[in-house]
Amino acid sequence: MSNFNLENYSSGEKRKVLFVVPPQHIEEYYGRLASVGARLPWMGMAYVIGAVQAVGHEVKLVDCEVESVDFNELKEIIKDFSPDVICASAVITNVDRCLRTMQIAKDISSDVITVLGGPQVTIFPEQVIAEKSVDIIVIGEGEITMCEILLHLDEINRLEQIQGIWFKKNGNIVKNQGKELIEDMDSIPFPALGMYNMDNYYPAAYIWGKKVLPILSARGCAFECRFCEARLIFQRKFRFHSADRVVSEINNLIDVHRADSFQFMDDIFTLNKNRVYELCSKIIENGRKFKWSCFTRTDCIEPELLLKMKEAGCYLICFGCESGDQKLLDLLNKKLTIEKNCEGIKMTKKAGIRAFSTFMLGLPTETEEMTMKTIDFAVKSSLDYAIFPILEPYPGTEIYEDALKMGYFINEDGKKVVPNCKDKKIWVPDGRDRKEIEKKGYIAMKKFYLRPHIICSLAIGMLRNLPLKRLVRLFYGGISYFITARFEKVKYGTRY
Ligand code: B12
Ligand code: SF4
Repeated sequence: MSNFNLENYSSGEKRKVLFVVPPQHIEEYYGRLASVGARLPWMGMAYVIGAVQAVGHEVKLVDCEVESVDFNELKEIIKDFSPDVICASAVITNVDRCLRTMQIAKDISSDVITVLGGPQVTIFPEQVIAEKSVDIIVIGEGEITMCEILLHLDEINRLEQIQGIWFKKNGNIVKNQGKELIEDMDSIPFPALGMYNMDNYYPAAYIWGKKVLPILSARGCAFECRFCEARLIFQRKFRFHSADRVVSEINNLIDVHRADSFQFMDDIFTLNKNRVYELCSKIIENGRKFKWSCFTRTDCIEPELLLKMKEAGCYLICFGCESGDQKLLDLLNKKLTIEKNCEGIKMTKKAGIRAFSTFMLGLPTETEEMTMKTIDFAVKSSLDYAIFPILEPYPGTEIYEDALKMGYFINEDGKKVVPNCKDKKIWVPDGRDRKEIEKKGYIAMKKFYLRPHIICSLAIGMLRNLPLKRLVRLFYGGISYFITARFEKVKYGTRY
């Protein structure tokens, strides 16, 4: 494993680097729940920008998604800035738009170097590098690799020595060796959240705070759930920052952005319990008051740890209970039991922390009865929040292979199609009807949220902890969800 060493990449010509989040509308991935979903700064790109800036390059970032910039306006921005290098972070839902952005940049100047990184590139390097508009792809962690690319940009032969990239040389694709993960996580510069206009971003409905910022204290997950790609990006190694580094990042975000709440985006925050005890102690000693939430599993917590987390400001834990049927949990390779999920939720509530869980509907082999079991589990549990998206099997995951065998894909007109990465399509498990599953999703939301104690608890929590602007948006969003989801014709392609 390697470390980020500033001196190694600080020499050489300083470049103009443009980072782009391509145009996309939030409804495209949240569907009818768009107004209660999150709009977060891209953390992966923030880390890469942090590293590139630390080395002294000139960076501009345009987030077309939140600044409502369309492709024509983006073209003008690219012309004005005239970058040496243009970069984007690709996930499955925006890869086409990333490629369109790269093509626009190439049309303006064939000299510009186009670099793509991100989960979709790491999982599907062959497909992405094959695109004519892409010069270089970064596979895996990008901080060191991007700095090395900028250092050796003029010497094509030196590019061959950079681990973790594939690039084009005289029309041929050169596939370099993979890169080791960064060993000393604290050597990575702070993510450049200051590059984003933080007033334009907001978390999901259940997240409290007037100014909430995302933060990462660890990378990686040791589990192998069949629907998840986390391990394909950071392998199964769990690496974490020291408690001191996390606290200094928190202090910096409070001082610079006046943050009063944090959302730890780590895949499994409590995977290493000892480090969480230490981090919580440091947060308490530090004496700054703020709230925070995190993601973890019901089998990675214990009562004393939860009490310590509560004392350090944790108000919400997000779990992935996924299903109320044991056979389906086993099929997902969750390595969890229904009892463990029940126990974990109860333990969390007992410590005075709110509990949230995601549940997936329409899993391979799931019958209508199993779907109702999941809804019953959620309703009978003491969860404060739950969401019930319909499974979207992503290529690259094991569940995608299950989906091909145990169901079929259809397009927006309801016609069966052969799955590909580009067209909009949705998956339907054998023996089920998509409309019926979507209706169950609505029933689940109604049964879960339209209960007096949940409405009261949501209202009190939100009134006390959210700024007025978000409150108003959520109020209208919530009401319109229950009205439109009930009467609107089902739209293909929405998970909610
Ligand atoms: C937080 C999160 C979100 C948040 C915030 C997303 C955001 N704006 O950042 C929310 C909830 C909004 C979200 C939404 C979605 N997400 Co999401 N999300 C995550 C999560 C849990 C953490 C992401 C993160 O911050 N990682 C930490 C950073 C440091 O890692 P990173 O982003 O991979 O970046 C590193 C490298 O990839 C690389 N890199 C990244 N970008 C670039 C760019 C350049 C130029 C270079 C050189 C390198 C580089 O360097 C970075 C630093 O080392 C991941 C799971 C995971 N563990 O990665 C899923 C994940 C990224 N999401 C995923 C998906 C599918 C989605 C959705 C499509 C889900 C949906 N249908 O609604 C949407 C799509 C959003 C969109 N804009 O299109 C998938 C992506 C799979 C794929 N093949 O693309 C993941 C991997 C989860 C999974 N299912 O397994 N997501
Ligand atoms: S535990 Fe969470 S992050 Fe880890 S593989 Fe399963 S779903 Fe992904």
